Amino acid sequence: MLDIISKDVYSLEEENFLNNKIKIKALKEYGYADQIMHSLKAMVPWEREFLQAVNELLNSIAPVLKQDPLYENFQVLERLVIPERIISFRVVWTDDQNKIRVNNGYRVQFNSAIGPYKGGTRFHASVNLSSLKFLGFEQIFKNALTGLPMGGGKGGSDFSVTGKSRGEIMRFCHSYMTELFRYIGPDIDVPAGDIGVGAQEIGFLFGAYKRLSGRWNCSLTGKGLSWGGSQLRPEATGYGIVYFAENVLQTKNENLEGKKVAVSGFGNVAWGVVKKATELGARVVTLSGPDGFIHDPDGVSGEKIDFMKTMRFSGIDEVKQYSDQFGVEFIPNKRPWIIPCDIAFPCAIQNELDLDDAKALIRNGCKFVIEGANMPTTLDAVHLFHDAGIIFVPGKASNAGGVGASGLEIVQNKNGFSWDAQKVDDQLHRIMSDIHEICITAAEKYGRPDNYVVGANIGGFLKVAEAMIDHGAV
Ligand code: NDP
Ligand code: 2IT
Repeated sequence: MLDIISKDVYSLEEENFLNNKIKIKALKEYGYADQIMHSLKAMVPWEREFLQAVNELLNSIAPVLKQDPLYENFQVLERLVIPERIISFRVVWTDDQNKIRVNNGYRVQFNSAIGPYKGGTRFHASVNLSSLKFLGFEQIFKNALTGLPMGGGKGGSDFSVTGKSRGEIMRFCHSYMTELFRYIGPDIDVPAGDIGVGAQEIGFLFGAYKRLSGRWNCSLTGKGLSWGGSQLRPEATGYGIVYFAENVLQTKNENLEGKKVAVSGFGNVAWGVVKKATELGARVVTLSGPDGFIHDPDGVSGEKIDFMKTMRFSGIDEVKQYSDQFGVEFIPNKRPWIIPCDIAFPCAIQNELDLDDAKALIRNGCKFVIEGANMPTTLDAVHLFHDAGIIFVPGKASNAGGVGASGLEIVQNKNGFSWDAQKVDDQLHRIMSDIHEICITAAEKYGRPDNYVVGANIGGFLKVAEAMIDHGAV
């Protein structure tokens, strides 16, 4: 009993969770959060990723709940952990052999307290309700941190774009939107991209939305530049992560110049991180895919960064292609965290950096771990980083520049203008600095300086909870 939340509550207190006396004390202190965690665990025990995300948030906000009974009196947590709505549907499409294929489609409209639902769309074989609920839940607080009026949502399908033809992807996207168009709109829910969904897929989704609804509006972000998209949206997530990293490094009187950097993934987010980190003088020495990772001691730069785009969706040996092209070492079926680095940016997928990876990074002298993906680090690895004095930044703070730029796309569309790249970049810089400030202020206020997990979770939670309380019993 009480295994999930208890373990983390105790490590939060830096006390031995096996000691029963402390256990009883902690339970008394964190009763409300613990209660919610355990009823949730009883309700959806199989949704492990979702439980992991909720657990992390509840551990961070425990001191806030303890200080103010308001949140319990208004049943904020009970409401927060259940999505306002889940849309689940069948997606039927035909492949290039004219065979009928069927996938599951979803949209989790999690929380609209501070604005219309907003969040990405993931097309990946691993997608299920647990992963989309964890992503939608994280999105609530991430979006709140951006300072823009956006609620939290996430959608997707267990359709894998890898190895599919353009025609197959188009037919799938059109079919997916045939169902979804009823439930989205600029003031309702505004999907965007995520794993497996980039500019091409947003184009197909937008085309279908426009035809089905008879409307041309901002129902999707990540659009092409000639049809309402924003400058820098493709780069924004990665650039924002690096801007956040600069803010973090500054607090330690350091900067990116000459830093050795390990990156995982090789998709949109990894690409933006590599581009900006390299521009600012860092040397990125790894990239990874499901097939393994490449080690490029000279650094991923110039044409090698452009090559990352051609590696996507090629079907097999995606990252190995890089080693074939540039003659660097390819390490199959391993993660990049065994390579010595100053900063690690996990940019691929959830739980791709576990306790053993964390040990390897610490052993090799890594000082900063800045998440690019959503929840790529397991909870025990996060605890180890904190215990070892490594600065760790959760994705909901560091990767918020992607949805932040989506928010800027909405602002531009609603006002009928389009900003140049410099203006968007200035806004992105401002958003990331503001989030950094929120994180360090909240962390310090609650006695956890340098703890960006606590800072981000408290900062995001306070804003959403205030709105939920203001709105009454809805
Ligand atoms: P992409 O589809 O562009 O890239 C994801 C990459 O990770 C792919 O290259 C994928 O390869 C690879 N990958 C999948 N599983 C693994 C694995 N186990 N180990 C290593 N690589 C793996 O997606 P994004 O770059 O957009 O998304 C990456 C992460 O960033 C996700 O967690 C996403 O939620 C998050 N994110 C994305 C934002 C955005 O704006 N796009 C914004 C904020 C966060 P393959 O295709 O072969 O599986
Ligand atoms: O995880 C994320 O923040 C995204 N995939 C981007 C969401 C968005 O609406 O731009």
